[in-house]
Amino acid sequence: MNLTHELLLALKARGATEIFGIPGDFALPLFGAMEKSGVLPLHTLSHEPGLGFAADAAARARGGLGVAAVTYGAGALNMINPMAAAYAERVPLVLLSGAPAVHEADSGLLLHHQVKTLDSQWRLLEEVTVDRARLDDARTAPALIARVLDQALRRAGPVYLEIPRDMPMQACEPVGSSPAEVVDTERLAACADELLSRLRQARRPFMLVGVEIRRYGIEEKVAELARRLNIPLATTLMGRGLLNQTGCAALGTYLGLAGDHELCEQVESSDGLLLLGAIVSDSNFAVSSKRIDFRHAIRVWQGQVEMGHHVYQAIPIAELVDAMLLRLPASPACSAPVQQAAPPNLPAAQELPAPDEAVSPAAIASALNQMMLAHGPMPVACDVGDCLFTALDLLPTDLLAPGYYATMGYGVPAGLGLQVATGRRPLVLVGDGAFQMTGWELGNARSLGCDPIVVLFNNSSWEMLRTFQPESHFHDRGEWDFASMAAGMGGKGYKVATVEELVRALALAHAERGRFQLLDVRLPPGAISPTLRRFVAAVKRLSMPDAG
Ligand code: TPP
Repeated sequence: MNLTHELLLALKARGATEIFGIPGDFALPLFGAMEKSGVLPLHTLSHEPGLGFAADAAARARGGLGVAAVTYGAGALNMINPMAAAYAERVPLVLLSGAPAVHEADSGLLLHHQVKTLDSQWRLLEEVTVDRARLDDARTAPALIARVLDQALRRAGPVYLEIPRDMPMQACEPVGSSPAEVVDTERLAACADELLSRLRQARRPFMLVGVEIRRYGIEEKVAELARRLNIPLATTLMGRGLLNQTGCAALGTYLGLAGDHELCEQVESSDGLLLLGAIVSDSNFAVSSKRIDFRHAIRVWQGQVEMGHHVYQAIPIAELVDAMLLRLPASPACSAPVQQAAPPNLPAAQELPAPDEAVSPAAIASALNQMMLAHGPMPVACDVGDCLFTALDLLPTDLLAPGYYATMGYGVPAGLGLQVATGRRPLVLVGDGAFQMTGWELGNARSLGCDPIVVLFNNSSWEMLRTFQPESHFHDRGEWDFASMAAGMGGKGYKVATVEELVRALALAHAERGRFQLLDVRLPPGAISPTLRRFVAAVKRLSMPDAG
């Protein structure tokens, strides 16, 4: 078999179910070989950032690897931002890039797409990948492929494989697995014992979970752990939607001052705060009402555990959770699901404003909640902007969003990637500014077999930025008629200005399958969600405590 075929089999063995790609001449042999092999379907999109976000969402939504394939230089460098997002938010995204053949470097000519040197691309990608390899020798390729792909899963991060254009059809041996990493069982046992004893000693233990528990596929086990420990649990902003399918309802999402006050108090006053797989970032913790003293918290993150002044290195989170479960046998006394009650900070799902009122972000959340209550939850792919704060007011449902790295342009391609990888119809939430970046990928929905419902928060403005700095005028984006563009891209558009129009358009959009549905929701100037208002006020108060 050839190198491409073996590579695709290795990707498939690690959970990949498709490849998103845009070819170029350096990648044509790779794409030709991928198409011929038929191991994984190849889906083309329009712009590389869209590819990256679609492949990222595929990995986040179904587990296993997400895969994007591009050409050298112009293609691969367009992928830097999605790769950076995947690095920051711990997504096992594989980038396959074509490249010049080894002998082409000897021509004495600069090659097209070359930046500074032929390995500029390699060096740029080094910064945003957890491992990488150049497959320029078919004899060493199987071991390199195994190492790099396994690292993507073990370290939950993006990786890069560079494939010179004379390599894709070369004969190649099958790809095995890289040697398993050996966990020091004594260290693991000591760590699990110390962690449990700290939790037992705490008077107000609390568990805050983050994205790693999804990346490592341990949500069920963490739900069981919470039940056996019998301690309250919430998600971080980034972890919104976690544990949804486990029957273990979290108490909500910790948003500091921007969120539920009772939950904020519980988290911040805990003397045994277990941060399980949570990114300790400003989006998760910057708006705390009082500064959390992380020295007294227990942080399980990126393969290490920090407790007070102890640091246990090389402790994989999945093994740690297993070790804790082993020490906490289920007993009738503590096996009752402690988190069964309705979470206290659920939004008021049914409160819709009067039908003739102008739409607001809060009304969008209510209308979407009503729709999901009536027809069942839909997975949400969300962009950055007020749509993300509005998503926090939705009833518990799966949420994909770049909540920490906060890149715009994620929502629409992520919705496509989510539906391709899982078959589930998504709800996409996006602002007009972000839609202007990658919304055009919707034109590919039909060929991908996707029919997302897209709710476009059209305020003719970069409104979130305006909220931070209202005195500036550069936030204006002008009025774009997105609803009427939908038909030209193979979808159905709705122009929505009142609550009544919103409810009607959502009902029609939900009822129609087979093409994308775009609700162009016209928001009046200054109409922002209550959560964004609180978030901005809290950030301003904390960053400028002396200001007015
Ligand atoms: N460019 C990228 C790729 N990502 C970013 N986060 C930004 C710029 C900075 N930024 C953050 S929010 C925002 C900008 C430009 C405005 C978002 O506008 P829109 O999508 O219309 O949503 P709204 O704020 O109006 O809700």
